[in-house]
Amino acid sequence: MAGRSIAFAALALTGSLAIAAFPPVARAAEPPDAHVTAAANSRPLPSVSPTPQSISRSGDDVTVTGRVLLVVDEHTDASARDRLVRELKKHGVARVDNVSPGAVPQASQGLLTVRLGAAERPDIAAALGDTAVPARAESYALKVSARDAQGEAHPDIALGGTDAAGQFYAVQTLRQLFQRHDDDWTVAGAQVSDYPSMPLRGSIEGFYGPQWTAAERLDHMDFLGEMKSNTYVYAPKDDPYHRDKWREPYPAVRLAELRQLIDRARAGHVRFTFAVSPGASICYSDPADTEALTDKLQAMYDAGVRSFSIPLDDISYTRWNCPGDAEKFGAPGRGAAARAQVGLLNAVQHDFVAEREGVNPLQMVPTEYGDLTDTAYKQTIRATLDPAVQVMWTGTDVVPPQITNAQASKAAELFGRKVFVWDNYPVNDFARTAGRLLLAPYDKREPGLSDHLSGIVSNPMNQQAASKLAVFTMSDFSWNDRGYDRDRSARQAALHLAAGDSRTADAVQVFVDLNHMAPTFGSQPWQPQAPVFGAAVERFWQDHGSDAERAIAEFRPSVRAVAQAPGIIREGVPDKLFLSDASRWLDATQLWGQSMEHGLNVLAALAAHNAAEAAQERQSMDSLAAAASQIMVDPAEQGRHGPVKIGDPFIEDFVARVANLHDESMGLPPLRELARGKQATQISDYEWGGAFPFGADKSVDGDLFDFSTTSGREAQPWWQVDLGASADLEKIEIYNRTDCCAERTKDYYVLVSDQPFSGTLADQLGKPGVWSHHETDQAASPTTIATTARGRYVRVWLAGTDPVELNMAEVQVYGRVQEG
Ligand code: LTM
Repeated sequence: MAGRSIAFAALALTGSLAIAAFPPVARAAEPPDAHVTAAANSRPLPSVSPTPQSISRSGDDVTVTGRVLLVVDEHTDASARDRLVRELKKHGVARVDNVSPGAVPQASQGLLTVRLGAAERPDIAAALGDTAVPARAESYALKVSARDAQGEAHPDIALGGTDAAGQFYAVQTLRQLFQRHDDDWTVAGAQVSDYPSMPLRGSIEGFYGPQWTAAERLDHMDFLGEMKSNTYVYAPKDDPYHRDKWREPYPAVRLAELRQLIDRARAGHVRFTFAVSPGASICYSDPADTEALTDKLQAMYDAGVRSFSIPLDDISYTRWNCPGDAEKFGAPGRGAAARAQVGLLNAVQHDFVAEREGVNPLQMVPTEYGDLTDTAYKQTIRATLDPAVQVMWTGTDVVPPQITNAQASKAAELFGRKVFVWDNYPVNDFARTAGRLLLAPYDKREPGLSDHLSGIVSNPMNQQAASKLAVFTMSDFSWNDRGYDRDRSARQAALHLAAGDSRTADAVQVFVDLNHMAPTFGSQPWQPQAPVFGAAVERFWQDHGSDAERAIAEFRPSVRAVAQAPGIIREGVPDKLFLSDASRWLDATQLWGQSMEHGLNVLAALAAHNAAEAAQERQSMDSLAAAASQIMVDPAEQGRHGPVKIGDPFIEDFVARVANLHDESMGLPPLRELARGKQATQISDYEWGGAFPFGADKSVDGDLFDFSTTSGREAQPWWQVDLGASADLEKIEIYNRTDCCAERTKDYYVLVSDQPFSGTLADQLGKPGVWSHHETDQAASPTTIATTARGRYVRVWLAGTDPVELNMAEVQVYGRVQEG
């Protein structure tokens, strides 16, 4: 039967039907083909990502011959063809002969024939046979046949797309079907019918902080193409020409860079979407500003851009930028803001987008992008914004803990159209992500979202290459949300990074687990930290009490895997950009892993009553842990200061617990953090909207993301904690606030006393019974101050003689108190 277009309507109707019709690859074993052996047919097919809608065995694998006939015509997509040739050459083909469909030589028998082009091209349709071609945009069908209709050996691969992107995606699937057998390459005998569940898939470079470099962006375009993702939105908050200087044209050098990027995106069937964000200064009522905006878009149109976005996020709608707006739209407010924005957006859609050949519908980000409340703003958008304009939405709470079908359908109702999700994952520009890489696979997005959304794009990290692990899995979900399997996708992402090497992929997965936590804006993360390693640590401590030796032996391989993962990754991952992005986290992982190995040695020595060995191992554990905790984020790579975080709190807690057991063995009371929850006071409180939300207690509540602040009206302000009883102190750690980078505690004294403080700072310095230490700066957070003081009151006192605020995220005081 000839290949034909089949409406996939029935298959797309319901999730259960689609899943029943398209079993997962690993379990899929189609009935044996009449001409092939049972053994060949029962071999599982390689995993393909994104997960195809339908993949099954067509028959025997096909051996790649040294010479291949490539059947192409004028409708064959050039990028797809170039990529195909590259893949063939990478997999054992020395010579590729291009022939047109009508000119395939009779003598081609025995040579592998590969057909690439439109699915309805007669030779492709015939070769596809009964492999369905989904009647949807960007879809394709692929069939690998070892034999012809007469059962004669004639290896043939047909790749047919419903459009150019479909052809390109067929090649992306084919490249994952190559397998090595001894010295030969084969292509797995598969047939695939595939299409994207969501029309828009990819990334939005929409974060604050250091932008990606030109090289990183080019790398990302190639990556999105490989992931069958068709969208990259260029919207970096820190590009001045995107936001603050939106009226100004890009300087020639930047424009040249963008042109290169636009071309690279096109080659990968990625729509480079140019975003310009005028909301912070635009005068909606001024025609000159509308003209400035369209001029900016026109320059990018001339450079080859065919997709545009106007983000209006993170701006105020309680004030206008010019008096003319108040006259035209009335007093500032939600409804008035929406009326002004709709006027601008509709004008751009009608007068710019619709007037130009081949331009995709305008995209916008509403000012209310992260909630599901009906307001005058949303009412105006849904009633008056041109239905062609695509509206983005982040999910609830901006960094959503989950996105359900019910939420997505509500968002569609509120905005009067299916929304396009700007998913703030794995972005790491907000306070709770300080020090983190976010590497966990995509999760907690409900299957079936493709019924309610026009698409999903990831807002990635400041680190492009490290973002690819998460974006890989997000692309998998947006291609086939109902077929998405988190664990399978995570493995595939690791293998992709490891260029197929499974030992390296194992090490990548260890590293991912230690960087698994995904924070929200609130205190509850939406993805847990170290689900695998954390559970192993907990199991270890449970077992350690009853049988230390066995517990150590069982836990040691997990710890060794942590210590060794960085070396294996550095050796096995070919992506240099990833190695550079992850470098500090890899260093920290190695040091923490080694510290834990010595920690296990401490415990083993204690179990064997070998005090000398325990002391030596303890020293190694402590010095490696100290080195690990001093590895800081590079502010040029990620906007926030602070130590890099790895497997927290499991690793530090393990080291601290081993240290306490060792101290105990020497008769020392355990080292404890003594300030948490104790009575804290400060010279004055900062007022905020009639309240005092930055009280002294915020620095002893264990939350690094709130902080205490004094009023700012005094010179030499102070903060103090009463530990409740005198203790032998060993160290005091002072954490900066993380919501902004400039506010750090500088030029201050830390004082410890057994008696309450009285008088001025000068009165305390040198006073008997008062221990003091002077810090001039605080580049690191925390600043760790070693002390041997004994005392009950700890005070931080600014030395500056001008009125100034004192604000700190947390003060931790460590000391030893005899228990019981
Ligand atoms: O999410 C949106 C629409 N805007 C900003 C992003 O630019 C930023 O990267 C994320 C995460 O901090 N939050 C936002 O609100």
